[in-house]
Amino acid sequence: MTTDNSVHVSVLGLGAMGSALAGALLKAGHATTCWNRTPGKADGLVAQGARAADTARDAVRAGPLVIVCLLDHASVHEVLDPLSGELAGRTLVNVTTTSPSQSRELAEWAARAGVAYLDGGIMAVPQMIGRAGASVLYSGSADVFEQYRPLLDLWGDSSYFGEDAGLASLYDLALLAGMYVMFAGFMHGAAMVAPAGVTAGEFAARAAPWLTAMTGAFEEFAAVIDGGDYTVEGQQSLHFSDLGHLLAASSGQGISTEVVSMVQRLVQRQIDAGHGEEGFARIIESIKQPG
Ligand code: FVH
Repeated sequence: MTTDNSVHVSVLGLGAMGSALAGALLKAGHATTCWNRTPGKADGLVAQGARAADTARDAVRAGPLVIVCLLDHASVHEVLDPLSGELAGRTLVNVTTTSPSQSRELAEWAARAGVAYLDGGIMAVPQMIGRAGASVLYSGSADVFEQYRPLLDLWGDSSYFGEDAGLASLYDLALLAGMYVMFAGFMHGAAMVAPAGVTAGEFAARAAPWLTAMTGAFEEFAAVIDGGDYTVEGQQSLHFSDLGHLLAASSGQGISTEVVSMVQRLVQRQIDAGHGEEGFARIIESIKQPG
């Protein structure tokens, strides 16, 4: 296991996130070589002690560990494909957001090239890197995760999900799905009260503690889902969860009903299938089986 700061790290991609990752490495004393397609983005990091490489090839040659944080899967291949020879025998940690199948594809590409591969999904914005609340999900080579864990922990809390390189991405995108739908729910509520003269800020002050309290239901839903019995007593039934009144109130405010309609459709499909007396967690069956 790496326990000192002697690892020489190469960082490819100095967008907002790549710069934050490189900055955390430099702050911890790691010798860091940086490269970015558009010159000039390394200047701030060079002032902190980084070396700027003129080419991605030079950056890869600088050390044993290569971190890639580019825009997307296509840009990763564009940069790495010509460098498979240089990467052979080195370790590649890719924290670019990719789909599970793209992560698996890159892991296979790396295996063919003789590169040890770890895939990462960053659950943080750049300002959070190295601070409490940041977490990074990993899958792929367990050896790489174990060897470099102290270094990876510099960015945030590190979790490892297994040798299947697509798993970190799967968790990453599943968590983002939950976030986006929650954000859409907040926007819907803010749009609903706006015609009544309520500012988004006033609504946010109410919504944040309410939604935070509601996350307590996750564990209860999970216990029902994992138990496989949606008839558990004490739950709010799907009949009671009919969102018709929310739709009517939204229409009454003159706003779109799309966000609430989406949830209502999931509820209604289970009611139509005869499960109206069962608990709200049952809507996961609507999601698992596309209508
Ligand atoms: N920023 C965030 O909040 C999120 C948090 C969760 C994870 N994401 C993912 O991290 C990847 C990088 O995100 P970013 O915020 O650094 O993105 P940008 O600031 O837009 O920088 C993009 C870098 O990618 C380079 N690049 C793009 N296309 C190419 C290419 N064909 N060849 C070489 N480099 C390329 C770009 O270079 P340049 O435009 O400066 O020349 C930037 O360095 C991303 O997957 C997020 O989903 C961040």
